[in-house]
Amino acid sequence: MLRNDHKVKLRIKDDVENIPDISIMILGTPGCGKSSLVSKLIDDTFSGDYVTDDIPPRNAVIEAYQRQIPLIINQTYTHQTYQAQGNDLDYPLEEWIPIYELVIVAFDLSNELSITTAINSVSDFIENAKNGRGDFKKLLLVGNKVDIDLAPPDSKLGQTQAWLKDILQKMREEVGAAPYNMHVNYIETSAKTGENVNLLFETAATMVLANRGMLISNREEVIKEKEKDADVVYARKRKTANTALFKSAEGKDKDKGKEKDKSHGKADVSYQRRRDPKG
Ligand SMILES: Nc1nc2c(ncn2[C@@H]2O[C@H](COP(=O)(O)OP(=O)(O)OP(=O)(O)O)[C@@H](O)[C@H]2O)c(=O)[nH]1
Ligand SMILES: [Mg+2]
Repeated sequence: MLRNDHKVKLRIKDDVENIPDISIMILGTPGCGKSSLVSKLIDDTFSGDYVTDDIPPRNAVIEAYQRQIPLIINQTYTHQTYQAQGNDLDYPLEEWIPIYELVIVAFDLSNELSITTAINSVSDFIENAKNGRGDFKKLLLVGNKVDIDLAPPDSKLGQTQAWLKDILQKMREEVGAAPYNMHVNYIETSAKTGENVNLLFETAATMVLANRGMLISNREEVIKEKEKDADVVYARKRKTANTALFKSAEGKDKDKGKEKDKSHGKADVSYQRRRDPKG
């Protein structure tokens, strides 16, 4: 992820006068918090009520890089459509990526089916992208409801949360090492507390501006390096029975990952799919 941090100072290129609307899509299982994230961003409100709604696209303006960046935010739980057509819960990202400049795949961190549905579909997408299809730079993963404590590690949800963490790490390794230029971006959010909600949409805007070639850095070569990086933004540590689970990859867990690498040689690229956690 390209971030406007101390390492890379980004700005919009001087010759960019107008920034055309950025049209993005948020996909995710019903109830994962898509509408809540959008309301938090635009209206700064959060309602605990759950209304499955067919929301028309909403306009937002992100202030970044001393500019006003217009976003059009679409949302859908498209996999239900696929399910109704006799398919399983996955939604093929190949169908959505070409239509929008960025696709956010959201899931509910406190819901097994939501996590597995999203991650399975992203895993499929990575596999396909390896064969030259798709564009991973247009994909952003969002684990929402980070305000809810982690499940006990021995519970089904706890195991799914651990699986999520492992698979994100695998994706980072895979994408980082890949000859093609892909990103794995992951942000944890809470529409309830507002944590990382602005960051999510700023990141979305940044990714699109970068993909459009509208950004420049004080050191272009740093951007080039950054583009190869996979980056992960974890939320601050949660109160939990298992405090190790969502620790930053900068911490001890990173070393653990290295150990794994050594013992298994090259990172294993076939993602372990999980199906029907209740079964
Ligand atoms: N604790 C917590 N609850 C949340 C969060 N985000 C959403 N919720 C709740 O989860 C429920 C579903 O949220 P929505 O935003 O309606 O979910 P959605 O993805 O738009 O659902 P559909 O429109 O049915 O696809 C609501 O009761 C929200 O209040 C969050 O970050 N934390
Ligand atoms: Mg909704």
